[in-house]
Amino acid sequence: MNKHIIESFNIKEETDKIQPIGSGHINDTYAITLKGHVSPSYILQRINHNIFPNIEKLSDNIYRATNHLEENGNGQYQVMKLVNAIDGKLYHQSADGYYWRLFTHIPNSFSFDLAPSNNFAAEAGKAFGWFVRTLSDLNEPPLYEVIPGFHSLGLRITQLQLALEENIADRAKGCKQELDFYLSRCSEMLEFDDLIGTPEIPLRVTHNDTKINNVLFSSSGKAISIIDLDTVMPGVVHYDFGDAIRTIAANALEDETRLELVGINTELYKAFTEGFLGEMNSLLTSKERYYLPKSPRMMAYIMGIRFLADYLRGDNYYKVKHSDHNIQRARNQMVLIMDMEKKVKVMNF
Ligand code: ADP
Ligand code: GN1
Ligand code: MG
Repeated sequence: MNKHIIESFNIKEETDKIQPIGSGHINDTYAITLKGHVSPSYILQRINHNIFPNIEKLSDNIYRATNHLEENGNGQYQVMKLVNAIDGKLYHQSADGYYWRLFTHIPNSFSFDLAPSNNFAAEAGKAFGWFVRTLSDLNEPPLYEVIPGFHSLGLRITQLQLALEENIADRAKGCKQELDFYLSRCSEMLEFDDLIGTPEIPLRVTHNDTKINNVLFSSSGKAISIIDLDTVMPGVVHYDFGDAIRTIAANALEDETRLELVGINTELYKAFTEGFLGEMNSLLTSKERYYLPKSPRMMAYIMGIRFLADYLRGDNYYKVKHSDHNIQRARNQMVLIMDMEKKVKVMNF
């Protein structure tokens, strides 16, 4: 990565430092500090265009969503902006074919991979609730479906079955228990898939990647911004609530291998729920509300089968640090699901 990439964007000052930042599994992210400044002014990202093939439409989604949040969000949270490239586009394609984009940096912000306290969970709940509520009246046309069927359980199960049949990395024999676990739960999980898009479980605009590290906090623990908008597109509120619980109410990281540490913290769960419902409650149908407490299990299940399918395919989707990383993530989500199965009553509301 060199400074020429940054010179392709509409910024006047000279770059001083380019530092890798974040723990995402898809894109490469850098904090950019300008000469004469002590803290970063921009965030540069190399977009994984194998996963996001239509960069034009992806960028248009982010542009529309951020404008709407800025104009209609009552200033409750800061909204990062895409910086135009010199040619006016919202991204720059470098000579080697990669796509890059530049965001304004939210100053004095911090991100976490686990919630440090109930207060952080409540703040994250409120911020993601604000996000879905504010985008609920985004103008037509609907946002572009960046990754078709992204959270479709039916599709994810089919992909797992295909990966198992093809067994291209010859790993199927090593994950029999994991396959049994996930495949034995598929019909129960699929019950909800059929309701998606009906009047009682309507499509809204959702974030679709509501991990805690996609919320920025101030030094005093206030949520100040929602970031990582690649997957903002039509979805149901359960995607955002459920996916958030996986990391925001979790006792351990998504790839923790000491499985005795993995589980749901019901206090963090309650705190997140209170924050989220405080923003969203008046908008929810009774059926949406009924299915919300079930959604964390469904989202952990979806993530688990995606990790397992990627393991079977030989790790061609998520970044991995070693060859067992994906199967470890899949096992971790299994333990999380089992813990939530035990805590169904406490999680209901
Ligand atoms: P990834 O898709 O790899 O998760 P993110 O967009 O979430 O990438 O960015 C990775 C990390 O970079 C975030 O967790 C956060 O720490 C930091 N970051 C991203 N965007 C901003 C921003 N606009 N302002 C401040 N920090 C940011
Ligand atoms: C990916 O790269 P990151 O961490 O923002 C993935 C999410 C998964 C997540 C699992 C486009 O997000 O769906 O939940 O990893 N994003 C995409 O940690 O597949
Ligand atoms: Mg992220």
